[in-house]
Amino acid sequence: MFSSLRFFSQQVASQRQVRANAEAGSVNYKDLMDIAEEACRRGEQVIREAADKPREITHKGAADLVTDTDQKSEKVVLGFISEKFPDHGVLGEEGGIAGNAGSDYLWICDPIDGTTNFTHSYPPFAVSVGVLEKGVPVAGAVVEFAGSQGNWHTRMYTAYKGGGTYLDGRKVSVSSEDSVQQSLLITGFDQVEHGEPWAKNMDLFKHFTDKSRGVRRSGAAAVDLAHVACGIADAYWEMRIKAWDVAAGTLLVTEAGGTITSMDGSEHSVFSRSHLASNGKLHKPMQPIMQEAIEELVQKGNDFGPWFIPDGLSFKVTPPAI
Ligand code: LIP
Repeated sequence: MFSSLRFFSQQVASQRQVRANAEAGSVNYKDLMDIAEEACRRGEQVIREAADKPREITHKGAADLVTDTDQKSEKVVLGFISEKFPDHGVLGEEGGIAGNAGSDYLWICDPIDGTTNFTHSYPPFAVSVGVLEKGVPVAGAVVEFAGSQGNWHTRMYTAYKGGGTYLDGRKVSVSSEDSVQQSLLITGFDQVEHGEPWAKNMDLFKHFTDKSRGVRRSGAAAVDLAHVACGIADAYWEMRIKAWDVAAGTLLVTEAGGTITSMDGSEHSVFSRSHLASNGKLHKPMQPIMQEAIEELVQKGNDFGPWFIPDGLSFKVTPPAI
C-alpha cells in the first residue's frame, strides 16, 4: 500500500519535472527515457489485455503478420508520446512517420517486436520505444514479455545517453567474454524475403554455431539487443531489419559498454541495413567474417545502403555502408 503510494507520487513528481523542463525549452535525456518507459508500459497494458485471447491476424505477406494488438499498441504508445511532445516526430512500424518530421527529435516505436512469437504466445516479444536526437539515439526503453498464457511477466530495459542501461531499475553491463568459442550468440532472419542475404545468414549461422557455444534465434530483435546489453548473450547480428526493431536496443547496448556497427564495420545508424552488436571484445574476431559476407552480397548486387528513411527528416543519417 505504502510502496504503491510512494511509486505514484514519484511518478507524479517525475511527470511534473518533465513538463517543467519542456516548458523551459530544455530536453533532458533522462526525462525522455522516463517517457519512453511510460509509453512502453502503456503498450504493455494493451498486450496484457489481449495476450490470453484469440488473435485477429492480418497477413501483410505469407509469413509477415500483423495483429489488431500491434495496431492498438502503436496507437496508445504514439498517442501518449505525441501528447507529451506535440512538436516532435514519431515513426511507428504500422503507421509510418507522423507529427513534426522536421523536428530534431524522432520517436521510433515497435508496438510488438516479435509479432510472430506473440501470435503463437511464444515469448519473447516486446514493446520498443527509442528516441533520436538529430539521428542519434539518446533514450529508449524495451519491455520484454516472458512467461506463458495466464502467467505473463515482464522485464523493463531502459537507457539514456551518458546515463547507462538499466534492467528493472538496476544498472547492467555487457559481458566480458572475449573468446568466440566460449560465447553465446544471437541472430535473426528476414521472415519475408528468403533471397541471397537470408541464405548468407544461414551460412553465418552454421559457421558460428560450429565456432561458439551456440547461436540463438529468439524472433524479437529489440530483446536480442537487450540481452547483449545485460550480458546474458555476448553478441547479436542481423540483416534487413528496420529502425523500429533497433532504435531502443542500439542505445541499450552502447550505454551498457557494448559496441554496435554495421556488419561491414562502418558507422552504425538505426537505419543501417545490417547490425552487429557485441560486448566490444567480440567485435574483433567476429566483424571481419561479417564484413566478408556483406561484401560478397554487395558484389552480387544486394543493396546494403541505409533504408526506409522517412521523408522530410531534418537530420542526415549515416551514409551508405559500402
Ligand atoms: C521481427 C524481428 C525479428 C526479425 C524478424 C522481424 P517484428 O520484428 O524483431 O528479430 O528476425 O524478421 O522483423 O516484425 O516482429 O516487429
